[in-house]
Amino acid sequence: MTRPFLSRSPLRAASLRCVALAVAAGFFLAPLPARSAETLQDVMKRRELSQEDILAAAKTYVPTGKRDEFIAFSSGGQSGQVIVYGIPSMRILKYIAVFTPEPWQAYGFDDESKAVLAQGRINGKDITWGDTHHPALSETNGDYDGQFLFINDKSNPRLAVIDLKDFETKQIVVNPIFQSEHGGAFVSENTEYVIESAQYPAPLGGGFVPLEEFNDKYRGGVTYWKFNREKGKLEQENSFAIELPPYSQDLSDFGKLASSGWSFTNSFCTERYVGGIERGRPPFEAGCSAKDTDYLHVINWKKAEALVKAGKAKKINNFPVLPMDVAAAEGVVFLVPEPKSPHGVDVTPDGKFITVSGKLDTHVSVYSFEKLQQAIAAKKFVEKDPYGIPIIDMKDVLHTQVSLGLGPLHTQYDSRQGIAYTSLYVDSMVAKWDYANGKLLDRIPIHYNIGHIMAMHGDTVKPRGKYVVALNKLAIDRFNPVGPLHPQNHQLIDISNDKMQLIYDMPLPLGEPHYVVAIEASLLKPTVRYPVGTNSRTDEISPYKTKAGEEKIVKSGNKVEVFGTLIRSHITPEIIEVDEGNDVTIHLTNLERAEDQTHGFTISKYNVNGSWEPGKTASVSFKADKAGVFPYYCAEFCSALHLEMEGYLLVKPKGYKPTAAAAAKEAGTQYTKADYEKQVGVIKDTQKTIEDVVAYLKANGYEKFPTVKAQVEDALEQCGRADGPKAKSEEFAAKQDWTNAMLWANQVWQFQVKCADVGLRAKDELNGKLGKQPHDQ
Ligand code: CUK
Ligand code: CUA
Repeated sequence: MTRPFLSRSPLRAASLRCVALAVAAGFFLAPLPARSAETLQDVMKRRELSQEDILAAAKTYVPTGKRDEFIAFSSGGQSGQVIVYGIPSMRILKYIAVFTPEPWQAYGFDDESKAVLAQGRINGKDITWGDTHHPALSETNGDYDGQFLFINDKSNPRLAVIDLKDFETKQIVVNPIFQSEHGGAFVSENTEYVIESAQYPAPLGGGFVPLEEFNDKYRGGVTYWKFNREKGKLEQENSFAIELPPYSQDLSDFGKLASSGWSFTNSFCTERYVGGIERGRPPFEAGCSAKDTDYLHVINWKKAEALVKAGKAKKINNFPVLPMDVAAAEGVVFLVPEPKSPHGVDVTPDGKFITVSGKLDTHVSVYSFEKLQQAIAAKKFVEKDPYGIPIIDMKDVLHTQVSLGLGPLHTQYDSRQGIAYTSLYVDSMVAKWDYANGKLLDRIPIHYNIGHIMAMHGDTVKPRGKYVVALNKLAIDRFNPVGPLHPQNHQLIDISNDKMQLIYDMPLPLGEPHYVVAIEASLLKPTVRYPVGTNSRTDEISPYKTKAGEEKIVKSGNKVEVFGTLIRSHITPEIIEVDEGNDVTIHLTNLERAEDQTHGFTISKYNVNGSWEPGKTASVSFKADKAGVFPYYCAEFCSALHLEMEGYLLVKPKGYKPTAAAAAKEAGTQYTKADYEKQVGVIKDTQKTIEDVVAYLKANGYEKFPTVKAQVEDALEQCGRADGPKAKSEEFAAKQDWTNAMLWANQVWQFQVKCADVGLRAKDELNGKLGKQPHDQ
């Protein structure tokens, strides 16, 4: 009979015992210290705060325990992640791993998430980063619905899908025809399609073509990725692209309401200039900004979709691409001049206007969708571009142009009709203006060189107003210095009054976020646990799901497969013995039902690491190529006995034979009858304190509060787990095997401690709900 593996020092066990008992008995529940006697004036003076500072603080401060009104999803720039934060507090809540391995979420560490990253491989190469630019929330009837988030990778033309049920990345798709991209992700009103437009022209589908053939063989384009909402997946087989001239197609936006069925994509370098400083040619930047205007591409995507369905597309890399000449002849694509080197293209909430900013022009141009339709219907075109695409005269379709300042980039909309906010990169300002009547209303300096700007639901049919966030390219002197690489800076601006007020600076240390979207927090309904055994990357029940008592180690040939479980505070199995050279896969299931009870699993020196949220099943695989003794443990401080959530991987060297003498030895301390009886006494005392807590909970009607009730159920479940060890302990005591009797008795007490721990947490929460102090008796 093997002994349970426990080797804690009696001293440490004794002190732990004291702490847990003291907590259980309420010894640490001293009353809170008296409130500070300082007044607001005192604090203002001491911290040198102005009246305006105090006002700003009051506008952003979210009191302890309270939550934010909006949740922002920011591109993490070069980190290949998404940053989630609350508005107005600007507190960071999560990093979502998307294109880049991330250890805490085990992204790129467990087999399930490795499979997601593998979808993003290009030409057989792992791409372990992403230049994330534009997050986009799924929409229903033109407003965010809180279900999905999309984000693009500019460098390696890819899109990712994040499910907001659990904030995990579920899918990565690689653009089958582009070599780079920028104008993604933008979604249609009901998330039928997600746009990804090419950036730098290249031969569609890849392959080498000399630059001399740029005009004829290099192409741009826009891809419309079909989204299947039920499956939560982008479907390549139902997606298509439109071939476009070798202009650098840039940002895009879908039409909505009045402009439903259309999309808009701007472009730069319509000069089709090819640089080459080393070949003695003037650089790209000179040749790409030589003309006064570039082209806004006006696209009837509904018609394009119908033509593709009717078989008018050609296949490139087996992907349907609507040829440029077909698109031009069938009235799918039109061009309208726009001030040179434009940046953002943003459709107004009613869908009636399209605003375009020219980086090198002080104006924002407002195009009328109605006028566009009239010109198209009347076939009023000034000429065709070199590829036969009709060009509409800018004068015919312009609603107004407003001079806002230097370097206008991106525009977002207010809840108030006709009000827009535009970022001014060169001026380092935000402009508030009236796009209907063409008037500048207010400007506010920001710090420094703003790129994107974002208002609450500011690109939907129903903007919510209240705040805009400025995404600044440079922080310079805004924060404590941290070396030559500075953090990025998101500045929060209050827009609820006529005058804008800057109220918060938020450093972001992860990469250069290009864009951010914010949704009303109440529209998000993420889950707190998975159905037991879920592969969170596919949302299916994993074939490796393991229930309590069904843990096993299966060896077959050179393969070792472990089916294990995690629960406070043990990993089952606790000893894994393999032979040097074995291929090992460890499938673990977190059996917890309690909120926030995540467990980790890591094997020292084997680069094995994972994270298991309640209910999740995930697997780690490695080759046991080094013989030795390798501790494994839970890397998440999950409970009082977290450090004891441990085990051993024993990798036996080739040809190892155990000796009979070694096999007969017993590890660890041996215990006496007195030790056993002392432990039984501790169990009795602890039981008493548990009963007191339970009585308190019952007397105060805990069942009326679902979250408290869930905690109490979890606590009682922990207590219930003591039954098995108790029976074993008594069996061994009857046989006078005091070591085993004492160890099983101690296990009974471990479950009591967990029970008391959760019970006290439930009591604190209950007191909070009843308006008492957390530790009130
Ligand atoms: S782009 Cu970066 S500031 Cu990629 Cu949307 Cu304008
Ligand atoms: Cu589980 Cu620490």
